[in-house]
Amino acid sequence: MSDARTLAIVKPDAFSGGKTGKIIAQLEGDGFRIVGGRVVRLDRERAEAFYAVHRGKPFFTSLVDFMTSGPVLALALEREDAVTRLRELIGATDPAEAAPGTVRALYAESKERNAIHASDSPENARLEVAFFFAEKDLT
Ligand code: 3AN
Repeated sequence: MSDARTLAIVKPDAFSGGKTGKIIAQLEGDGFRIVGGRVVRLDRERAEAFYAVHRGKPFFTSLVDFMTSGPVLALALEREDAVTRLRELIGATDPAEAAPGTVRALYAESKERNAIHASDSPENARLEVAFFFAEKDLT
């Protein structure tokens, strides 16, 4: 069950662009259950903490600018093989390389404005779910 739960974030481009409903429908259609959901506006400190692994990379400041530019929807999601399956469903970081039908192929504008985040390992999923949700608030 270690790979049963993961975190997705509908990013500011997709949230403000009115794509949230379609993205949720796609996730639910693939068998994901929403066990937590919060609309939040990240401040710089929170965004920098969330993306701390990318600190120092050339795109870090721009990424933080983007992620703080508007509200996002954080989703705690469950299904079998959640981490692996959600990564497959969202597609490659660069929408030009994302497989047809994936969330990023459908909705992302660029490598940075790429519609959705998904945890990349079970360990990060645990940390990232805890970043947004208290365990008692998950159904
Ligand atoms: P993913 O979100 O596919 O796991 P990561 O973890 O490599 O990709 O990157 C985290 C976020 O940083 C991406 N979702 C994207 O918004 C941004 N990013 C990654 N690489 C670039 C890049 N070369 N140029 C601009 N933004 C990038």
